[in-house]
Amino acid sequence: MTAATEPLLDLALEPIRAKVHAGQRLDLADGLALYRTRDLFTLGELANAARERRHGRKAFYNINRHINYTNFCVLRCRFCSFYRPFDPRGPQVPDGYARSVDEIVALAAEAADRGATEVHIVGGLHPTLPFSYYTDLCRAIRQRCPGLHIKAFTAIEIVHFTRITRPRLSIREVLLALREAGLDSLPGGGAEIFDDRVHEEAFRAKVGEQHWFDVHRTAHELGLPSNATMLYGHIESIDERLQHMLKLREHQDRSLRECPAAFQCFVPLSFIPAGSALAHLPGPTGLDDLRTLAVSRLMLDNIPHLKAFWVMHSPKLAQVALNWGVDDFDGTVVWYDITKREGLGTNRQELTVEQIRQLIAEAGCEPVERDTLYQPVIR
Ligand code: V47
Repeated sequence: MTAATEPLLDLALEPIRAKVHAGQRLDLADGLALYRTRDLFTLGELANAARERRHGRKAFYNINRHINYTNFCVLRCRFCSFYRPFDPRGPQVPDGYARSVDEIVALAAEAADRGATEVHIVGGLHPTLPFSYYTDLCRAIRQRCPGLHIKAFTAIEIVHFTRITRPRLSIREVLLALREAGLDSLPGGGAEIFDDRVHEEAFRAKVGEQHWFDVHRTAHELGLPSNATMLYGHIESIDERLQHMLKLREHQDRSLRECPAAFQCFVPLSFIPAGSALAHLPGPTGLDDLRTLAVSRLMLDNIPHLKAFWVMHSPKLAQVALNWGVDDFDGTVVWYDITKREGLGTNRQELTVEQIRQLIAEAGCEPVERDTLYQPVIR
């Protein structure tokens, strides 16, 4: 660690270093300087200092299983390679699917038998599945696997549920019904980039940031914890990424002040162009990934955990990032349909616990198995 008074390669980082060491909040101009700097090592040191202040050398992972219930979706987001169009007259495209409740319960039970503490369940906006499908799903998993934490449905799906109920339920009523059925927390997906220009160009039909924040605000008011994401490396600017982070920071200030729950974790998602309508774009480089993770740690001083989701970052980059501000490696995952690793391979995407622990230990960190609420799991 460079001494707090030692001259830096990039003079623009000196006042930022002073702020970080004093525990002071960074602003937009600081974020821009961190994104522009060529002194990546000082950026890493500062992000690591902020990470160690909260978590020491601990690095968290969990035993989980991601389950996608359907890839049919009424939306056509340009960054997405996951969705399949649904034809109400049928037949459907051969690789379109919608799993039955029984199929999903079987997957969840298999995961629980293998030691999973969490299922992460999300899907496309299916045009015909009724709201009872989603409550039945939570209830059936809760009954079959009482100890399994159900982290499910992005804010976009929650808004979709308000639209398919008759009479229409509010966001609050949908969340209450799902919680009563067994839902424990919300994942962070669907945030993309909170900006009107990017929204218009890349995911026009999707509900906007107002709705995303309404869902997470309501969840926090009801005591349901949640995560937040940012999909970066497509058509957005650095300024737009930083504005996205600042909006989340502001929301979190309010949740911490006024609500029984808040964001637990920020998950920057590295855009994978293959198979999407933006396949001509190069996607983020390794250095952009590392820089974005480090800047996220420094800007989001009020969200305790920062996750490098290894499916999108690759296990190698996620490992390096453990010294650039990241404290959470996500989990064993097993199967992931939304993106294939680095745009290649199959959807079976699994790391064993031994592999994860080894990657973490080699980075000089202490591997800690956590549950979804970041409590250590003692086996
Ligand atoms: O909302 C879609 C993103 C998200 C692509 O909360 C893509 O712990 C990259 O939110 N390239 C879903 N990303 C995944 C997600 C998530 C993942 C892991 C952990 C957590 C958590 C949340 O995936 C979508 C969208 O933003 N996405 N297409 C793509 N081509």
